Amino acid sequence: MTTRRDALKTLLAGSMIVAAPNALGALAYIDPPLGQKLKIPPLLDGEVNGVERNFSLTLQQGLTRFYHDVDTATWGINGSYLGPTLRMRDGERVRIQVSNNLNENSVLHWHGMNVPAKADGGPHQHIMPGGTWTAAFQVRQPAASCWYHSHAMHLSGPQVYKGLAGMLIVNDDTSDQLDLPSEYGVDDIPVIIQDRIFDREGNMVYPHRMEDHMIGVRGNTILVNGTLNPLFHARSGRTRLRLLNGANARNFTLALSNGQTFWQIATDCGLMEEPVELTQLVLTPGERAEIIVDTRGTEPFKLINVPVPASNVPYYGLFTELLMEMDRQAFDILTLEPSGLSLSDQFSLPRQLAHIDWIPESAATTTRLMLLQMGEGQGNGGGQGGGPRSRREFGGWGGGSHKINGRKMDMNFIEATIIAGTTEIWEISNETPMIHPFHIHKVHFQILERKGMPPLASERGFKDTVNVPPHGRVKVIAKFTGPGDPMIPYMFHCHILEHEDHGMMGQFMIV
Ligand SMILES: [Cu+2]
Repeated sequence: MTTRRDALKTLLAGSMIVAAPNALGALAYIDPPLGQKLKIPPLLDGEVNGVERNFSLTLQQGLTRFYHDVDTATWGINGSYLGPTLRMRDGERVRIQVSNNLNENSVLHWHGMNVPAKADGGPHQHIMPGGTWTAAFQVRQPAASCWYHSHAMHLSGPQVYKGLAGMLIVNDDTSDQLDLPSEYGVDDIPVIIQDRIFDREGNMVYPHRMEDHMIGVRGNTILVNGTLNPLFHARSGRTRLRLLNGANARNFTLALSNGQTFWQIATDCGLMEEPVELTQLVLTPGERAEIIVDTRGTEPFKLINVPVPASNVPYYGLFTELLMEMDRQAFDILTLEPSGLSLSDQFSLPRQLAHIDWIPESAATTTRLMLLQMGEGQGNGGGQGGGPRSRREFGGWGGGSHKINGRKMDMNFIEATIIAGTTEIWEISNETPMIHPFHIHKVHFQILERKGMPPLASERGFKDTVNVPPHGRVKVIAKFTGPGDPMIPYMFHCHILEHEDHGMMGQFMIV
């Protein structure tokens, strides 16, 4: 007998992944080409003139070759898909000029960067088609793997999906002095993990159905740095992977196919106190982690996604079954060909990494509650624009009603006005049956509690995005430093981009 559950399993290709390794089993329409060399985004150090480091970025349309003999229409930054890796140092003055050569409004947000509100690149800094915007700031933060991506109002989902994202590396004296792999593209590798839908002709398709927007857009094919079925040949015995979950909505539970352990050395916003040995690491959209992988030996292995058992969600019916199947797909992400160095060669890591100033709970003068809320697909397209009309006109994108504290994102409403220098605790409470990655702009927070327990070993450091589990509560603490700006707010939001686009976003001001 075929039950509804079996039908769903078939639909989602739950555990049947055998044939096309980097595609999500039966969901992919065409088999990806065999192992392709991992693309490494070009490194951009900018040009230093006088006291500033200058970067020039252009948002543009292009054609990208994911499949042999097929040119896929994409968007990119200084290229056809994704953007260059920007590199800068703590203490430097930086100026980034962004030109919009696209046919719609856009903007770039520097995710993880502690920058003034007017340089943050949120919906208040839209760049019109043909226009230019300049973000100027002083880098004031420790070494980290940050990133940048479109943050256009109602359009972050489709714009990031088409390719508007890139990595941003901050270095400092501590990272310079540590004995860590740091040769970009050789033993220090950006790993931007994304999932996309390709149709039978190899076009990248952004779905507009209600279900995709209620849950968030998930693809049938994995890309790393825009490479389908990627393969990286290590040249050193130690390889540093700067992992970024750059997906619109998919969570990844990462592991190595040979069961080997790896060492996490950094969270979202910087180095940890000491390397943390792990066999699995969960990254929700927007989160980053730097890991060191042992690439001695000769036997190829893979960075894989491990299926996660369904969690209990206290609802009934088809929607619950859909949610329960959501993270249950196994697939490959990146094949690693080791360096061939002998296993008897030395493999060492620094025992101490960075010093972290832990913020005591007593430093907080205010505690705020942030309730993450979601309706169940009853909304129509009236409130939000952007997509081709598909559900009851006006912009399309019906499905779900995504809110924080009972309110959809409103450019004219400020949830919190915070005096510069104040330390606050935010309790983020997920009132829905699915994970939401919660991101706060500008500040670097520490996790005090996850469902009443201490944070996971992998999140003991500064973060800007946190996995808030279904019907769970996470408590974070942060110092909201200046400079204040009484005119321009910062955003906080769910980093499932469709949820953000649909209203699960709010604003705070530092004054
Ligand atoms: Cu969400």
